[in-house]
Amino acid sequence: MEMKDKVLAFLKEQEEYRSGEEISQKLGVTRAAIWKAIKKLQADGYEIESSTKKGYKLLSSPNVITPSEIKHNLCTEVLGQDIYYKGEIDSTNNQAKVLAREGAKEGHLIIAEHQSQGKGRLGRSWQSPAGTGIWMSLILRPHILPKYASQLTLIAGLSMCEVIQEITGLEAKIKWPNDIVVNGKKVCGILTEMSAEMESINYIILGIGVNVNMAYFPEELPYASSLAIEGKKEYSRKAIIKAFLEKFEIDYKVYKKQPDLTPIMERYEKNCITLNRKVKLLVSHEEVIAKATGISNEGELLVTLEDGTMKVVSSGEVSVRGLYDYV
Ligand code: BT5
Repeated sequence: MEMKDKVLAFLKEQEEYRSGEEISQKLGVTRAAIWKAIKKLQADGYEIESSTKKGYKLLSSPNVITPSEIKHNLCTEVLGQDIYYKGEIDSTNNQAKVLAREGAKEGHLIIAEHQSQGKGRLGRSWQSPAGTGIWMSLILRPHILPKYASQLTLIAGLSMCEVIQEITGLEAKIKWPNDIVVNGKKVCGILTEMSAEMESINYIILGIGVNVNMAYFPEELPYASSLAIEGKKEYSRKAIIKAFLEKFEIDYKVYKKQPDLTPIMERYEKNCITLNRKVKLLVSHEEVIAKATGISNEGELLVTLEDGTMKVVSSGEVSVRGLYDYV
């Protein structure tokens, strides 16, 4: 931990002013070192009052999601214990792959304030403006068969959906498999990528984008929204990230012991907007209309076609009637 992070952690715990002398004794370094750390924190945007008489007091933290902000009082064992943070990055999923190949451990979190080439599925792009959203990727190394990896998208989606509900009070729902919507608009997308052998996984990159505080979206994204637009106020990105790591870790731990969705299925079904709705599937370039009737324990979507035949959909394009442009 850098000295400025130690000083910051100390100041966050204090309600009253603390003198340079007190802090230097507490942290076992010189007063000059404390003063330097305070200057650095102020340059990072922390508002720290310093008075020769009373000492130092932290008044406010900048709107950033730096490692020290995330790690402060984070209640996880593994997820987010190591964090790679950058102001700007091409894609946090790409950076996560580089780190995973270099041997980064399970739970390593990659966060950027802005992505210049944020990625969606199937080569699509993901708009990731600076400072307003959460653009993050988690490195996971579960001992499961590669064919189960997509289940993690569902578990993570459920965690994020519940966190959004708890923090904002908004009625967030999951659009199977990888979107979270509020009032019919997309506020979050998940991109899960993996490197695997036939029978084992080297690593999984769980990439999550959440539109938190954007005030508007460009015309080309009519079905995108942010939590701030829907909730009519701004939310703390840091609080959402921490709550997600804590919630997802609990479900992920259970899942790793037995890769099956049964333990979360009731919660998933309750929050899934796709179920019991008319859906349009793209099957070998052809549109098929069906009704979504369930989710299998493997995480596939179960649908009934118009002629009554059942079908299992494992991934791909599923439009839900009444959502986005499907009327
Ligand atoms: C997704 O793809 O929804 C997955 C998005 C994953 C983004 C995260 S951010 C951190 C990590 N690093 C990355 O590089 N990616 C992950 P998909 O279902 O294919 O949806 C993509 C489509 O959503 C685009 O074609 C746009 O139409 C729309 N879109 C783009 N940016 C958006 C945004 N910010 N909010 C809502 N919709 C958006």
